[in-house]
Amino acid sequence: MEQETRTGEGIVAVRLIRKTDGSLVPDAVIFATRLDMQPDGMEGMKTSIEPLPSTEPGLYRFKVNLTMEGGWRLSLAAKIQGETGTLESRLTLKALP
Ligand SMILES: [Cu+2]
Repeated sequence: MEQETRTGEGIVAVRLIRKTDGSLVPDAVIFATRLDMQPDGMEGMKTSIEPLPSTEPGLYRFKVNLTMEGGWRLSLAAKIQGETGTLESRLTLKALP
């Protein structure tokens, strides 16, 4: 899935949904994040990503600064209450001018 956004500073919001019943997952701990331009062949080009307080249960927000137009990959890892192991997910953002 690719999400279009604007180049520059902004907020990315990710909804965490349980596949089995479609419910939102609150109280996950997101502990590893990386935002880089791997989709455009620039895996070494990273930018800042900073967690923000959640405004609604199951919605995780991050302050980002997309410093270049093009494709960005957001890598997330999360621990979910009551489940063993780590959830890993990758999303693609397309920064428009
Ligand atoms: Cu780049």
